[in-house]
Amino acid sequence: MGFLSGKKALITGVASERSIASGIAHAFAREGAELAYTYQGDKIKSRVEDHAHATGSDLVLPLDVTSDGEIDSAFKAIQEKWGCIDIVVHSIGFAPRELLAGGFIESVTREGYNMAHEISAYSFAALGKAARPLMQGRQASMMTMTYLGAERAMPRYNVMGPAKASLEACVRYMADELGPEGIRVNGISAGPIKTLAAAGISGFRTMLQRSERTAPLRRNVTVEEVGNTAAFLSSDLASGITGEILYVDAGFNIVG
Ligand code: 0WD
Repeated sequence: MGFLSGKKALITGVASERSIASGIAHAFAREGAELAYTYQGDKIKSRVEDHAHATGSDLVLPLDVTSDGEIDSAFKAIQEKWGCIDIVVHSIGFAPRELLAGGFIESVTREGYNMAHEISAYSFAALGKAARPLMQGRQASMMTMTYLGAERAMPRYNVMGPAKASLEACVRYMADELGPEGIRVNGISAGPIKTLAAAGISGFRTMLQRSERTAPLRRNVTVEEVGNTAAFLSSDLASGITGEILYVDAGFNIVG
């Protein structure tokens, strides 16, 4: 029996097998969680369905977090099917590609800034609002994915830096508000991993090389390692941890 047996988990942000959310889903399935997935846009629907079937799930829901209607419908479907939820994984981030090249000030626009913050940070609070009623009376947990660029000016991470800083502040405010209801809220700050989202950041290869060269473990991390940490953090093994940002970055943040 795995340490997530009996837990019902919603996983957002599977865009491909390389997605961090895919690594999380595999670890959750291995540890016995029952899974539901969301996908953004019909283009990736069948890919997410295949992934769901491979992990024993048949609950796959459309969810573009810019739509209040889709957030409502997704959680309504979960309520109908499960009646409750124990874990929500938010693994969603976006900024227009042209804002992830050149300098921050040079590339930023009002529209791009707002979009990055809405999709990458506000959406976590929105999922918290929708999940809260379904998490009552359970040892529930919410989790999001962040990056060191929230705290430090990293080359070309640009507008995603302020968006991740906002996301990390959401973790703390949500943890404080939902803690009395037994709901824990945490973030994982992952080192660079080559995924679809990462491919949008110009100079990403340099980030990978820099972390491989200087991180204490002298390598980059994998989605499996992030998945294992996410499984621990959302399980009852981590019952005393909330409002935290946990680094899974081969130690880069202490030296880089
Ligand atoms: O190095 C990395 N890859 C790191 C990623 C290091 C540290 C943190 N992260 C974060 C990202 O910022 C993001 O928050 O991890 C999270 C997941 O990112 P990922 O696994 O690297 O990227 P990807 O596989 O592309 O998944 C992100 C997904 C989107 O994928 P695409 O490539 O189709 O944009 O976020 C989803 C979408 O599936 N997404 C949305 N979902 C719902 N509504 C939306 C939206 N509006 N926009 C993007």
